[in-house]
Amino acid sequence: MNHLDPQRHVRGESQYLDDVPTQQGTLYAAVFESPLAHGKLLALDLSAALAAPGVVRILTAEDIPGYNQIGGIVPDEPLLAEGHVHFRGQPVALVLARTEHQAHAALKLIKAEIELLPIITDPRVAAAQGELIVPPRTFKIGDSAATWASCAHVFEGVAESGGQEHLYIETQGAYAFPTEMGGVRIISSTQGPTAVQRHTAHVLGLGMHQVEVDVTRLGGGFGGKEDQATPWGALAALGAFCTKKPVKLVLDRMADMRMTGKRHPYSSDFKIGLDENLKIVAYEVTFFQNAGAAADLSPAVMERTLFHATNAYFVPNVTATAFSCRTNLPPNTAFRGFGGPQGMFVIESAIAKAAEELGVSAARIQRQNLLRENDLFSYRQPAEMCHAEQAWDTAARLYNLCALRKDVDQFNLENKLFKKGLAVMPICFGISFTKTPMNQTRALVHIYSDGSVGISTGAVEMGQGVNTKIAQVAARTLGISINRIKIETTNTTRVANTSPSAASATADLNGKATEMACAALRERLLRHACTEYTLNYEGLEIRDEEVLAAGIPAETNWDKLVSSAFWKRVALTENAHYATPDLHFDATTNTGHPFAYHVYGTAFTTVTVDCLRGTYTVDALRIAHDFGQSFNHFIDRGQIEGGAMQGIGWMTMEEIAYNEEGRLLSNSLNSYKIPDIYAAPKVLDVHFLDTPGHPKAILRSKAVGEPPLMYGIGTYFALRDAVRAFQPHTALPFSAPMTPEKVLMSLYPEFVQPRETSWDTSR
Ligand code: LUZ
Ligand code: MOS
Repeated sequence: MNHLDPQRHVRGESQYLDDVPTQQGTLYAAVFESPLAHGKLLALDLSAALAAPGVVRILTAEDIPGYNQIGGIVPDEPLLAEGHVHFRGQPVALVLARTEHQAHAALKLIKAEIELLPIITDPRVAAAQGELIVPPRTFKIGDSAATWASCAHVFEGVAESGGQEHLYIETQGAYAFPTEMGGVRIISSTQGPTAVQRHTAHVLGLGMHQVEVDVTRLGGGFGGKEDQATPWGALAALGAFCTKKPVKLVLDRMADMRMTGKRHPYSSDFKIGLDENLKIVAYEVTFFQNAGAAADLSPAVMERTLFHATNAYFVPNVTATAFSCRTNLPPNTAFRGFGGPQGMFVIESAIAKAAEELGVSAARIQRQNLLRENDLFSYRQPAEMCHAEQAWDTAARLYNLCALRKDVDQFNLENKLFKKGLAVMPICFGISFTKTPMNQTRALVHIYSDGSVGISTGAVEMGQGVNTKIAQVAARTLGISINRIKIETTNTTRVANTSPSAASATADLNGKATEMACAALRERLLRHACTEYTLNYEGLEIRDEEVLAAGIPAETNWDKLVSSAFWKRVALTENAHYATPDLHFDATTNTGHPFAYHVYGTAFTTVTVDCLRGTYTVDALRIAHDFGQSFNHFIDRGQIEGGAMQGIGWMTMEEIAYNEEGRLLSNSLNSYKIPDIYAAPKVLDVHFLDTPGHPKAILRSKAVGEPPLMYGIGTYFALRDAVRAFQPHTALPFSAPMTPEKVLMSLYPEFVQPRETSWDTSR
């Protein structure tokens, strides 16, 4: 079974937001954004812009009929600035014009008078000033403070990881239409149709039933459209509501990069204690998350950092504290991994530091401390059906870890100006929304009287292949060919109150609901068949389009069965509700059972550094991954390859730069580099581990969206390994991304000016 979409994609037939035929009378919207990162909004002069050709209207906060608020977790984010501006790129006004060009031209005529206020871009500075989004959180197990004295080895350090631009190929946008009785219909490029619906209803002062949101597919989301598709949907809807005309709002690439939040940069302090056998006894970590100017999803991202602070290791004494720090940058948001990678980078740094100081290989410490069955995480959930050691050991055998290490060391003995490096990256990622109530969804399945099947769920297709997986689940459950099944658009009127397609959980949640609905229909059809043919329905199976099992006349195929059921007035529609069972979490004690299960795997990364230039190649990425019982190897392998590449980009070349005025310097693809085919590992092996999967995973096929991103973290440590082979005495801060510039400076520390050794990428 292949992915259903690519054929249409390569022919250009797939419909994205911008392919929706334009309705007559459509107005085009452009957003006037704050030119300063922090200030008091004294006056806004719209007169020249209003007089510009084609301009129909300009909307500001005053035009909002409901609540000027789009904050999800914390109500701290106006849709349009009111009184103050808190980051460069913050929407202040919406220009509506007859053409896109006219709308953009008018932006330049708007004058904002802003009294500049102090700008903070550094999370530690924000924390020192008490600028926190929410109170800090601490996950604690055992008593780390009491163990330091008895540890054989204790190491402390600082680790910094940078932000990451989502760079979905399709930029943010929405197209809104006024509907009768004063409602709106929004076509939105969102991972969270319900979020767009809820906030738009709030902004317009309507009930949610007056706002319909429809999504066909996205050209990528990666978390960037989990929360941050909302402002554009709500703004387009505000335009449509106020003018009674269709309004289209699509951000161009540079506006998208300027105005939207990214992966959170983190600056962290760690302290790790080991015994003589290299067992990790204690780990303390403090995370300073750069949240940007509003909460957005930052508190949830911060929480997931705490959940994954010990990655795939068992540590009996853990104290992990996180601060979500308010800075004058665009609010940072969900990005594949959702804070998990940031947490894992720090413990991997702590282990690397210990290994380097002790003169042992990091792999020895890592292997020694992998999770085993029933080990407790700091939040007290046990590791059940744990495959951490199996993943490591299988990879070590399959790819011959000892030989890989020997080859690298031998190469480094024989070569002066090229050095190789090797790193092992085990991963462990919890599957479920950490906010338990979000783990629910519904599927609406219609069998039409001709035997064709239409399925609506809360799942948004964004290239990850969820529609294919849901169609496979339905085909299997109903026992029919996938060609009879259509996955409908994701629509808030058909399936309500959905969670965003996020947290790697979309196929599990929506697949389970689909399976339930299809199983109910199948049962009903079987009962009908048995009444028709006076059979005993126990033990019968509908198999593909073949005749129903033994005893049912050969001419009775699926079409006839459905048709006869219809004429006998049997219900051919089913709506199923699925809520992941047995989840609970107490956010006051930070304990419970928040995850349905965990996903495990191990990756080996080898790199070669050109020690004259500081450039490097990733020679090989070899992965053993716990897919459970994968029922679509193409999609699942694609997720691993894409995720790992995205992780490599985050760790090596993707460098977000803001200046001290909070202006984005890496504001286009000229100055922000993402991995291309040349940056891909020359060898990329993915081994499907033989694991039973998990009953809470769809058809026992485990979630695969986010976990592979974390394999990219190994690239950072492999580069570090290579640099140290050339320059054993370099003082190497733990600072990602490891750009060629940083590699070069590490190779030749004697040429580096003191100020250049501060590699603070956390801003
Ligand atoms: N979104 C969210 C997520 O709202 N909660 C989560 O736990 C989560 N995890 C990963 C990615 N997105
Ligand atoms: Mo996500 S980071 O699962 O939207």
